[in-house]
Amino acid sequence: MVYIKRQLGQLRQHFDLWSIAKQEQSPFSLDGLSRAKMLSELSKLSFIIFLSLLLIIPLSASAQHSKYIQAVDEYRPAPGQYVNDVPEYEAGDTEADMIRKCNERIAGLGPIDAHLVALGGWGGYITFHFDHPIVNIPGQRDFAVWGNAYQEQTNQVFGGMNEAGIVMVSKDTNGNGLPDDTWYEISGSCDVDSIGKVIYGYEVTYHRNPMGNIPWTDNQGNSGTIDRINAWHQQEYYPEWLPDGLTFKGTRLPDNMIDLSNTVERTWSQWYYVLVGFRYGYADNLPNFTDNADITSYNIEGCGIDISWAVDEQRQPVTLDHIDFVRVYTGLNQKCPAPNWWGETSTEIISAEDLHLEASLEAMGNQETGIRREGVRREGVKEKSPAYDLKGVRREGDWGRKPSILIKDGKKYFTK
Ligand SMILES: [Ca+2]
Ligand SMILES: [Ca+2]
Ligand SMILES: [Ca+2]
Repeated sequence: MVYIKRQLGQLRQHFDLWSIAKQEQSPFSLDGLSRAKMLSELSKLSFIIFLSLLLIIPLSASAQHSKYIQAVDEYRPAPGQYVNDVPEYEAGDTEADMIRKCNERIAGLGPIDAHLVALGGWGGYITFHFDHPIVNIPGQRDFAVWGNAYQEQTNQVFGGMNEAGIVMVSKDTNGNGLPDDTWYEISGSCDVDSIGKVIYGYEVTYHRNPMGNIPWTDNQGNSGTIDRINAWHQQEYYPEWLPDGLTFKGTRLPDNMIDLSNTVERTWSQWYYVLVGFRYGYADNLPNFTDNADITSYNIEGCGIDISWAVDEQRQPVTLDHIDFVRVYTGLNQKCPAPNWWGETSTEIISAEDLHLEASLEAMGNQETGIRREGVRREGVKEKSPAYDLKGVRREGDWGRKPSILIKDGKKYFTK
């Protein structure tokens, strides 16, 4: 770079000489020697700039992009025990404030550093984008959504705390930077493993009931409630910033809760309910790591999504070369019958990741999304407090390994 600067300096001197010559006489009066020297310096400089660009461009393209979520576009959770809490609603917050709070928890962060965002009961969703389109590489999983699912401790079933969220993808076809284009659902393993048990075209409407159980009705003639679990969560469970009568539409996955209470010592646990995992194709369904003791063992197989699994409203496969937006919504409508235990099943996400950043950038010609960036404010993010287990062992970044009681800021809380 120093050499380029020096060359530029010399070239500027030659141009200065030339312009003085132009002013004093005619442009053609620059003597042949000066002109030849200047042209030689010019070609030397062009060659050096060309070489430098060759070296710099491939490095800077991926360095300027992140494989993690750039920003959240929509956050509309259904009612639930973690709603208004992760992230926290404060009086007067608008939807834009809640989106900003989601960004503070997950934008630009991997699963170790980010914080959970809760989607509440069935249908509640979040929409987000990356700083580049994610390309669909044939035969490969293209992105992963990380959550806090884990394997239950007695290993009696596959999974154990599997609150599957359905994943949707979309292209910014109209190029306006907004997620207002056609959405396609990712067809996960239930579509082949649970034929006849998945409800497509499902709808649920929730109504406010301040500080009480939240009533819902669905389009199948059923009704029920999202129940308060005051022992764990004392705040209002209906998303305070959203209107009454929220209606969500989509696919309902088959209930996956099993009562294993009779298989464990009552001294160890009064109840033992587990949520059995589905094989693939969902968020918050399988653990982020294949080996709990190894935080580099990312579970690509279990949490990765292949864009080629996308289907249209008729459940017919669609061909997408890339996607610009991802949406995740809670896919299960069930609650634990034991009082004050798990409560409703709700998807949580902690991060999402382009599994092949370099390939996405290369395939898209290093193209950035045209998607607006406002709402991404990393500065001013509160330092997170560390969490400790009851033995005093620090557990920050340890979400989703085991259900446990943790202590944070001097308060006990329960992870599920
Ligand atoms: Ca793919
Ligand atoms: Ca759009
Ligand atoms: Ca979860």
